[in-house]
Amino acid sequence: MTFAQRLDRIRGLTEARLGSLVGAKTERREGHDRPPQRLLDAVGHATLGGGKRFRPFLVVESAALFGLPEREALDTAAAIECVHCYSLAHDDLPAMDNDAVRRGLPTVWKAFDEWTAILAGDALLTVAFETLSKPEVHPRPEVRLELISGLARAAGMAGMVGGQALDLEAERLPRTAPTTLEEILHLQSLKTGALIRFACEAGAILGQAEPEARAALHRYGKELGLAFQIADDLLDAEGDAATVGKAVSKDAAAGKATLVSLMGRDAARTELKRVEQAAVDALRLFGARAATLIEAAHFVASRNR
Ligand code: GRG
Repeated sequence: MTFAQRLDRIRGLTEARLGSLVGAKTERREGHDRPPQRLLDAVGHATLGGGKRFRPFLVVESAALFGLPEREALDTAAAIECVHCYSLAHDDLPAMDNDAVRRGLPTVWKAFDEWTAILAGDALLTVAFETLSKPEVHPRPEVRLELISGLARAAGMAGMVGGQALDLEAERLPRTAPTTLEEILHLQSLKTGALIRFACEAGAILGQAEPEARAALHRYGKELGLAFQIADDLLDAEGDAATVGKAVSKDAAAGKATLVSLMGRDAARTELKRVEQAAVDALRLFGARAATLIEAAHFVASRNR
């Protein structure tokens, strides 16, 4: 199977698992157990029918390093994707990034309204933790607990929410805006990096890996998250909205300091190459077993959407 086929296979498996988790198959939910239809529709819009499912891919492939079959990693993969989809639905709101298009479709608040988009995000965040608490995720409660606390840290104030807060403060309270490379790297390692890092570590948690292997996946996830962000900044600077599936040139229009605005495009591309190689190097411990994750680093560095 080629890398693209593998990515597509896990995308399809994730999509199916998300469908059952977020209650899109409403025929199974009757009477008082059935959530309000409008909320279900908005959650479905936020979650299904789009997205690369890259974080689920990282969970499944990092778990595979420890011999876990993909079906045993899919609930964890889908839970992390629920958190990602919630973050996008909230980030697109008028009070945050105010976007109308996501994944080539109207954003949740555009397709429904603001309060429904807020509640759909809240619902997805809750579904993620409900999912990780279930015995199907892993038979050992301590493994489930580690996944729950790890995801909470990655998504929370010292992770994604914290990064989003720093980003919005920078935009709305310009005196606090990050200006140095170090400050921007810190913001992005929280906002985008924390969840990508955790997706890589989740495979090691599920696989009950030794500390050395876990640390290697942490390093890989860190470099991969940074590569993802540099590629995203380059796409914003150079990409075309139809291919990227969302508005572009937003950073420059907002006068936002990014790695690209600070370093320039050429230096950012050189840095992307360096970080891509650092991600690959972090996997040395796993030898040939890490071939797919190595390809994932190349995929991130060369993505066009
Ligand atoms: C609202 C708490 C809160 C957080 C929002 C992740 C995030 C934080 C906002 C998204 C803003 C953004 C465009 C960040 C750049 C990197 C990024 C996360 C892009 C979107 O992820 P992809 O490319 O999207 O994996 P798909 O659609 O493929 O799932």
